[in-house]
Amino acid sequence: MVFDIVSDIHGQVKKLQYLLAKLGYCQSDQGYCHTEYKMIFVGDLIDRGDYQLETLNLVKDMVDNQNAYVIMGNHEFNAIGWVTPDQQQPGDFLREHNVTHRKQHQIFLKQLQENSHQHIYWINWFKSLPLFLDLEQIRVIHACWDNYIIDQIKPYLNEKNCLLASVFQNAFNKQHPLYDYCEILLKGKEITLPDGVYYSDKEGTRRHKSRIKWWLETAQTLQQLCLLPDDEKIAELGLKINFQSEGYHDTKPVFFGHYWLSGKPIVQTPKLACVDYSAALPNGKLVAYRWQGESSLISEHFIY
Ligand SMILES: [Mn+2]
Repeated sequence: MVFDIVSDIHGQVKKLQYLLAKLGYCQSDQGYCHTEYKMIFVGDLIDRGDYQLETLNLVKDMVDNQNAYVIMGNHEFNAIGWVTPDQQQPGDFLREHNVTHRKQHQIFLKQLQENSHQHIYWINWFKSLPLFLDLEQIRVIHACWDNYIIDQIKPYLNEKNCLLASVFQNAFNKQHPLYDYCEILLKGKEITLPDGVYYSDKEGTRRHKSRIKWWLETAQTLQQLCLLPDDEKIAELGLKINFQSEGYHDTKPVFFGHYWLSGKPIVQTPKLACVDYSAALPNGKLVAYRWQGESSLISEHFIY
């Protein structure tokens, strides 16, 4: 089996249709299909873009006709939390309905008509998405593969690696270990920045924690380790640190998305490739990695 792997479409259905055509997929009465390849969608189909419902329909058609796999991203996870009542705080929801959260989710809520049948239908579909794929030769996860966390989260998953319906309350409870497992797998690893160091994220929220490049094995400065917006110039990022990690060296390569990378797509290591190049931004491109059976990934296999 060979695959085209794409992530973080965020409602950009036109970029997706363009990429599918470029990859040689044809439209049929069963949705897009290819004679050799299947698609893998690495989550974050929704939020931000103008064609979220169209994106969902296109992807689900492909999945239903065995022409694609799809996994959960943090935006689908959050969408579930938005509609799910909090059993411990009657009247509240697992994901707080505050201004920041509503802003992140508002285009989705408007397009799907909040609380409509259609909205609930797609939320139920999101609940059926696996957290990761562990196929014969490759692995796929939205943000971060960590063997220890994958082992820890298994008791909360069904045989298809979907979160059990009964565990969503705990998945949104910061006191419960499942919360941290979901954070790491779907949102990646973070560090707390030194006192007084902060930056503003895409929504303008002040952040004192930073996502890190979990795929690195060493880093000598915060600048090297942290993933911050391109225009952030923070003097303290030159601070010396001593980051060490054992890295990922299993036989199966891992594909992930989530990180809003820019520039020419390259693999992070021969075993790790991020396929998110900020398609949600006006000038961002939607990228596919065309995997042809190789156990060592190469940057030449990106198509965009
Ligand atoms: Mn994401």
